[in-house]
Amino acid sequence: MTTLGQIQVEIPGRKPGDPVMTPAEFQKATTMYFERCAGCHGVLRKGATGKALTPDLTRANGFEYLRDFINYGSPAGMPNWGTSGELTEDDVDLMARYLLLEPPAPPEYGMPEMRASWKVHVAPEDRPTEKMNDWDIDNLFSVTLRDAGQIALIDGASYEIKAVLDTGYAVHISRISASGRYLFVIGRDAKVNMIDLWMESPDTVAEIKVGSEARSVETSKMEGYEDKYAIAGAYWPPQYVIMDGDTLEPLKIKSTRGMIYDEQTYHPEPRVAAILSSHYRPEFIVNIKETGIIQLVDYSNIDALKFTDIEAERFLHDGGLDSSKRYFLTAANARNKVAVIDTKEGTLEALIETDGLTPHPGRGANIDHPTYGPVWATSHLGDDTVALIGTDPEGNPDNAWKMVQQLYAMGGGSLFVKTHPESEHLYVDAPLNPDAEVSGSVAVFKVADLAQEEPEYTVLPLVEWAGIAEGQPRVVQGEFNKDGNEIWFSVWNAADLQSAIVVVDDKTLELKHVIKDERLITPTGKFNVYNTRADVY
Ligand code: DHE
Repeated sequence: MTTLGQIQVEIPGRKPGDPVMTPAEFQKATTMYFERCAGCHGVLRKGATGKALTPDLTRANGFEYLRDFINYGSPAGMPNWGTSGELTEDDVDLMARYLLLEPPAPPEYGMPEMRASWKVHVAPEDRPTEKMNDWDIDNLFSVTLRDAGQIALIDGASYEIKAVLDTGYAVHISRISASGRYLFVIGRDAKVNMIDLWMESPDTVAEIKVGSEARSVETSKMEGYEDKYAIAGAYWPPQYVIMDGDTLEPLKIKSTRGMIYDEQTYHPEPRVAAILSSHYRPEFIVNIKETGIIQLVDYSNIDALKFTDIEAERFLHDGGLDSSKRYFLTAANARNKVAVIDTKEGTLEALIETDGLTPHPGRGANIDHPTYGPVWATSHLGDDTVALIGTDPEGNPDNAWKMVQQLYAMGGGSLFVKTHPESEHLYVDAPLNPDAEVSGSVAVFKVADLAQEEPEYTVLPLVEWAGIAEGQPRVVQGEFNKDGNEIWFSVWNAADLQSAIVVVDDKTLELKHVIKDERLITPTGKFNVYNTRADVY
């Protein structure tokens, strides 16, 4: 036996020709793989954002190829684990040998395990019946403090850190209940915290672990179902769970294992990527990455859930709604497509080619384009372009579901784009760019300039503005305040170095404020309560 993250797994039997590895080395390599590699390559190494690494493939390439690949990385997105100093020479050597072996399958995680992890710290009847603090919770930001396993709650007007709360490790996203009262966060370790923003000192009122690795959480938003259910999607085991919206009591677990939509071959690890709540129907929209299926989960009768499997494309990742909130646009990044779901009709509206590029929208950005009308924007992995897609089939039918324009930003390595209905700008980050000047800046396009064929952009040197000289901090994920007149960016540095949040005045594009505090360890995602709840982006 060895451990995978926190869990015990069987060491698979050795076969003739297997590299020699002690149980201690196998354990170390398994943990290292789980923490650094599984997110892209999959626990069973079947591949998704990263390549498949099953032994039939790794053995064909051989030890030296693997060692060099891990060491130097590749321009297509593989990090240079060795030369960046993140892994030692011995670690790289160990990982290359490990990849030649069969991957260990971690254990399942079902209702007994979930219930054992489930804790209600404050029962619903013991919670306040009205807001007990003077916080402006609509303009509060929930900020992931990635490596600290915490979130910071920061006031959008005064920039004061109102609270730092312990959560799961490396919270991936924050979501807000339809009423705006409860904040849900999910750690990479699949721990969900439910935080009551009405308490005198907002804190976790319930928690649960829904698997061993996860990325998504959401709450029911349909009229009549506000705050009724929460849902969390797991990477491992491949499943999602619907929970009570007041207590996180796990109610129904649904496995996502099944057939890949086009090949009709079985996939043992179809992970749950983005989940979104429909405003039109009592449905969760669940991206099932490896099978290419977007599952609509009708929760109107929890004891007779209804599922609609929409065949979209592989590998489904992140996405968001258009400005009317009717259409969900989501990246199918292995096939360079954006799939569009009509959340009112519950159907696939379109599949859009992104010119051979790998879309990575976050939730995307909705712009009223001077030439093409309403469009939604996404940047791409490993490329400097931003695609603008028409989203208005009624008012602008000629442009609907077409890539109407391509913008060229600072360079490859963008992860997120952002705007706001009140803003006249589109912001594009580039945190994965190897050049420190680029990864430390953000590009800003003026919406009015998009009428030009090749619009220029302004570069804001945010790391310089933050006054951080040590390390190579990366600027990541813009998020607007409620009024849409300020945008916040994380200046994300190594855990032992200073990080910051830089606030930019959206009208003047000048520095408004820098939030620095010793508690701000590795800030990444930021979620404004109002904008997240109302899907404003
Ligand atoms: Fe993310 C969103 C998965 C790496 C920060 N990321 C998402 C979503 C998924 C996902 C499925 C959409 C959730 C939803 O909307 O329900 N992310 C993954 C990965 O599998 C991947 C590629 C590799 C991994 O090992 O996790 C990955 N993500 C990262 C990072 O390295 C980032 C920059 C820092 C971190 O915390 O790990 C990161 N991901 C984010 C953020 C969002 C996100 C900030 C939400 C963006 C938004 O504005 O909605």
